[in-house]
Amino acid sequence: MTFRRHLIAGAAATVAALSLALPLAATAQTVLKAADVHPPGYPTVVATENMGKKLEAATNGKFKMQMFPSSVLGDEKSMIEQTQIGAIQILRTSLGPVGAVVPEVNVFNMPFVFRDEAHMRAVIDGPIGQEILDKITASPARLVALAWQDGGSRSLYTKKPVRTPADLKGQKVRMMGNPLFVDTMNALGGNGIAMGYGEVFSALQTGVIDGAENNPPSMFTSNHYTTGAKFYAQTNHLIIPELVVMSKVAYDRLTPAEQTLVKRLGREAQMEQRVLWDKSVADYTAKLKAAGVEFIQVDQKPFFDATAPVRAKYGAPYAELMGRIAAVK
Ligand code: GTR
Repeated sequence: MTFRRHLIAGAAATVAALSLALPLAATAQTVLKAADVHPPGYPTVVATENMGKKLEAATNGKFKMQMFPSSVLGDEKSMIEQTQIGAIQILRTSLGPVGAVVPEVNVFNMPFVFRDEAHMRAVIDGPIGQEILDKITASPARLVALAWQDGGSRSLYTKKPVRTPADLKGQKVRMMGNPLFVDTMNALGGNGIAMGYGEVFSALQTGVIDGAENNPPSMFTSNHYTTGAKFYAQTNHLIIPELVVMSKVAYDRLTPAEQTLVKRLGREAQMEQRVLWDKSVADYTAKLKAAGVEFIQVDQKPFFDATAPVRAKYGAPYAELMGRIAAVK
């Protein structure tokens, strides 16, 4: 064999070795696509990103999380669907729209089911919280519920001030996509309109709706307060926990040890996120006030009473569970 032929043979061998090695190297790291409707820096996004960093470190880089924030992958309904088919691997979503897919979780979505945020946290941290996560995982939805996060309390923001349910008469208020929420608004006397989070800003601007409801960090970061919906009536009618789910398609590819790990890191993120959350509620409340939003203290009782039929309708099959929730101190 001439020197030249040696070289060619050597190069071919190297190429063969490389082409064998390359796909292996390329598949050695699994990128997990994570998604959230909220922008970078929002507590849910930060906590989920931190979870991804810990996962990468704990698996020596076998997994890497890539966050797609700000609804770049769609609204929550669409992202839930993408997670179900495995196109998104990790999703942080409100439990609200998940209730449309897994109705058994709607107990947590009912108006005034939690006394306050401390009560909600005590419930999600304990056995009932785990029970609801397990219901999601066991349902045919192909979602593995890893952990909870905090979404605070949702209150109404409208262009005309609301002090009692009577003030909602004739007002079109955006609710999350789940019939339970539309029923809630209708029971309060307004007209509930279901739409995705990303459509709310222009719907407020164009007058398609007169108001919406959310927590202060969402009201601020979505810019909804700049549309004239500047009266924030503190009804705290919904205290809905946030959820982190993994696509069952992706979860089933993990080893049992990795499955335990993602659940443990999810739980750690649950505890870390609430610290970020409390700070963010204080910060964004101050920012909203500085921007001229009027916070209105309301008597919750008439709002509670008006929504009794919703709790009766959706809570009927879960009376025992509702009793256990109420008993949590
Ligand atoms: C936010 C929540 C989001 C989304 C949004 C909405 O508070 O964090 O996941 O559900 O509300 O109203 O659609």
